[in-house]
Amino acid sequence: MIEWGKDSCRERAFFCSGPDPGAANVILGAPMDFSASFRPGARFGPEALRRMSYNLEDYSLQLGKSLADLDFYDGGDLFLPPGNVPRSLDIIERAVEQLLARGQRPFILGGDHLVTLPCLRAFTRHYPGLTLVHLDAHADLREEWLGETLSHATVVGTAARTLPLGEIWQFGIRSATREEHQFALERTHLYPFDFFRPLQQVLAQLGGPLYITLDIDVLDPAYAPGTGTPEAGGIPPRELLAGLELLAQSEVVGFDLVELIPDDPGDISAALGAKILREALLLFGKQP
Ligand SMILES: [Mn+2]
Repeated sequence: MIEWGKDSCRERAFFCSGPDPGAANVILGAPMDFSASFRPGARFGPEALRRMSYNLEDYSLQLGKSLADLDFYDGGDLFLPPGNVPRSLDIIERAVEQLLARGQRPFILGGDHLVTLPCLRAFTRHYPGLTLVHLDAHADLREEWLGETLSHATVVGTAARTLPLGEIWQFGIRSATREEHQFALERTHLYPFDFFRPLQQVLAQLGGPLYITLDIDVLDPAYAPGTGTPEAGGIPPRELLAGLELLAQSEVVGFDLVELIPDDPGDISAALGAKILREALLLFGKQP
């Protein structure tokens, strides 16, 4: 007789996910890509991360830790009304709020980058003055994009202008308008082009608690071509993973991975994304 469970059948969940919705760490898919300015399809990101997770070991050779020892639950994807940005953002915010109120640590999967805004709305209520670490090819500091203030191109700017955020640290950025650059000089700590080396130099200044938002396009399109607005000249995966390992020395309370569009041949980007998510869970996962 088949014993149903994660050993006998593959549920539609990130692999090794435990069965308990009350777990200390919860993966939550926010499959919204209504604000994409170029290529859509990030709504299929979370599903692809789960599919490609079965290709991985639960053990991380780099970290010497196993997902089998982590208390986490994959809550699946939120139902979001297609095309309705405000309602979708509201649903995401309420879901994240609920997890935080229960003392659970959310790991949110986009979706386009706008999904980070409702996450930060909930997080800054629980952690006023929260430090934001923003890994991205793009500064995302615009005031509006084609007249829209709610866009993946405005997300960090809108968060900075409207939420009680603390310091904002931006790494790997290699695309911005003159206005965004000026805003960054006034409001954020902008470390363009690289991640690991500048992070090493400023790590001691990064006060927790800390929220990490990771746009997969911070990586070079050679490694992660499956994304909405690919930008040449990015960092390699090893640099990203080494930097995340450094960040684990601070108190990381939230993490999101956004802008993955699993439409590239061989699932190159989703395979890398799933590995990044495994390492993020192991590095930033809360102990019960
Ligand atoms: Mn980006």
